[in-house]
Amino acid sequence: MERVRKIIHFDMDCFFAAVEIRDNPELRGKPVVIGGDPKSRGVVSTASYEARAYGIRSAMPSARAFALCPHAVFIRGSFSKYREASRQIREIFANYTDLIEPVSIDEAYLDVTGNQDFKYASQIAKQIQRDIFELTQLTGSAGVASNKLLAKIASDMNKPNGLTVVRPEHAEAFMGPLSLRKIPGIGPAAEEKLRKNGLKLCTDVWGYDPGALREAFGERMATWLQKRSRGVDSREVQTSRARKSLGTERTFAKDIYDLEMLREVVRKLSLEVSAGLAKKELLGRTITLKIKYADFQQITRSKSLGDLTNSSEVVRDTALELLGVHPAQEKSIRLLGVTVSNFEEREEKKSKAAVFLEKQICFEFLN
Ligand code: TTP
Ligand code: MG
Repeated sequence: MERVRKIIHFDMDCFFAAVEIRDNPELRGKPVVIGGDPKSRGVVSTASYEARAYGIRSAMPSARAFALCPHAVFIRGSFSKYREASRQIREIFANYTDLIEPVSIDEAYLDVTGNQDFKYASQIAKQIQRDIFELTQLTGSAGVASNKLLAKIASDMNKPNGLTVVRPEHAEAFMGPLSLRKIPGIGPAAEEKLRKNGLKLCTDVWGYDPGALREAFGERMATWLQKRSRGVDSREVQTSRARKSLGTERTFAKDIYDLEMLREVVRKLSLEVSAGLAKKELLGRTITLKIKYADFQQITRSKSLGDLTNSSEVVRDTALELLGVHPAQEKSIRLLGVTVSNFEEREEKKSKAAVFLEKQICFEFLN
């Protein structure tokens, strides 16, 4: 029997705002908004819970936040402080496991299956919360479950300073009543399409005719929905050291011959991969295109670049170049995949990733 894994998803509570409030206690209890100047075209990075009560949310224009709550305290924020707190929490995670997958500046998955010091993963999560508070005076919330999907959803259920455990035998009961939108990967567009097909909650997928689901969403998405809606997720926690490549692929409902359609798929896949690289703070050198023909013959074409990249344009243009002018050799194609590999070394990574993240956040502030 496969060993049940113990996964913790940890996410800090209103992270940037919490750091600012910690360093300026006068802000405690007030609506605090971190982000761009409300008089500029800036956007909100995050907001304290008091500000969220007014409807203020991440990525909203700061001017709109100001209109919702003119007496909120607006702070531009100081990225170096957030970076330092992020480093501190990662150091604490490392005391409990080597298998850490940082997802963003304030969030990570931990696989603690191998930790022999604690009987239950929930004890580790609690101890991490205590350690973090002691070192940084900040709080975070944890989800404990047998896979990443359940742990991620659970960590968001009892914010702030929450701990939610989903036992393996309760996975379906946990997922059933949840909105499909709670499943990471389902954004506003997918939610809308699901809703049009009468699908709102996870249980709606369970009761949906599998053939009709495939018809409406394609085989890949249908299978994915069936699994996720029941809390099934076999993705492993991937440390950036362990990870050798990052890619995505698409099997088509109908084989495709048309070059422009194939190019469109390559563009989409490239965008997904580069978004994944950015999220995981990875930079790669080699782009690979995988082609599976209608007769199941499979080939890969690769190109290595002079520079490390996570740029969506570079990944896309390289993948399109690999697709070529007439890739099908007179044959239709049933699957395309785009993968980036040959990641930077760890030391090289630290500084570049920091620069990238800083740029990303500044971009968010400035836009
Ligand atoms: P989140 O964990 O999404 O948000 P949060 O920690 O502020 O709030 P929550 O308690 O709900 O987890 O993001 C972490 C930080 O990343 C957040 O404090 C600020 C930054 N961020 C942005 O700059 N822009 C964004 O659009 C989002 C979502 C986050
Ligand atoms: Mg957070």
